[in-house]
Amino acid sequence: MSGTQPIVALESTVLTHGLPREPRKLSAKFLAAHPEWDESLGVNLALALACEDAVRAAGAVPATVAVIDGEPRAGLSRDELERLAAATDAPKLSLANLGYACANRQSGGTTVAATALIAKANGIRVFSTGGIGGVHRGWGRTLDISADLNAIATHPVLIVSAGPKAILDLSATMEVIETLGIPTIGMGTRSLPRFTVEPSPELKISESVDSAAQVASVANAHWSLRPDCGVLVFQPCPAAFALGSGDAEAAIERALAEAASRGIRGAATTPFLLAQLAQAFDGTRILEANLALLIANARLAASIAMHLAT
Ligand code: PSU
Ligand code: MN
Repeated sequence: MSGTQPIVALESTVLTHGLPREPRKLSAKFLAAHPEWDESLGVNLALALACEDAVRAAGAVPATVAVIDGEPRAGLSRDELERLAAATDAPKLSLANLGYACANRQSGGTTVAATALIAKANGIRVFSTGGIGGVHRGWGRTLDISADLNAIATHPVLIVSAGPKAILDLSATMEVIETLGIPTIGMGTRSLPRFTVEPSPELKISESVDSAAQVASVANAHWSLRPDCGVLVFQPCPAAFALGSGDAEAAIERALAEAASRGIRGAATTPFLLAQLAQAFDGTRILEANLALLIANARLAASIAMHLAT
């Protein structure tokens, strides 16, 4: 790994499917913690720019990953970011529909799975996202397991996230991650981070570190043994913005019931559940948790990329 450029790939389904396209008034608390935030822009575009800035501020090079007019890309111009953020019909691209999107000259956001593929193709080792996909609740009935997990096991990328999305069956997700042999490293925590929700008191991570340098040394050791398998770094949502377990769990139950009654299935499930959850909280609370963790993850990913490059 030595001598490589410190590049950080950034996932883009969060832009096309996870955040408002319009500007939103955010709290004084959020703005004080993120003085560079541009409130005049749509939230998804402002977030994309804030993550790119966080990577640059740490000395690394940001590369937002997406498909633009049928081309898989790592690194978008401001213009391309604006187009992607404004599109209302951009597909959510995972491994199964990437080829179709390219053949049909579509532009879309890439999931963790598709971002891992495009990062690998571009020689990028580190990427940052919000929450990874995993095993959905009710998997015994639906068999809905995100392509993210197998993609992480088969692409040599280190992914910084705030853990699996709290809407998932987290215990089953951690079992599959273990079955696939993917190392999980808690950043300053031994309790499992759950995306916008505070870490779980019940689910533990056995490997924990306190610095980006330690993450880089574990990743290098792992890749010398298993050069084709990814690494998961879980950093909790910043505590000032994370949702409490009780509040979140009640809202997740309601979101799952709504999804069942509307017959939501397949790739639409994750965006639907997250959108229902966002509505369940007073407008900006979960949104700010999501934004805060995305920016913090981009910053940590940049710092890890710097250590891997030296
Ligand atoms: N962030 C969001 N909404 C999303 C996702 C992220 O706010 O839908 C995406 C991520 O890109 C993740 C994917 O890789 O959800 C997992 O979806 P699925 O369970 O369909 O594989
Ligand atoms: Mn699925």
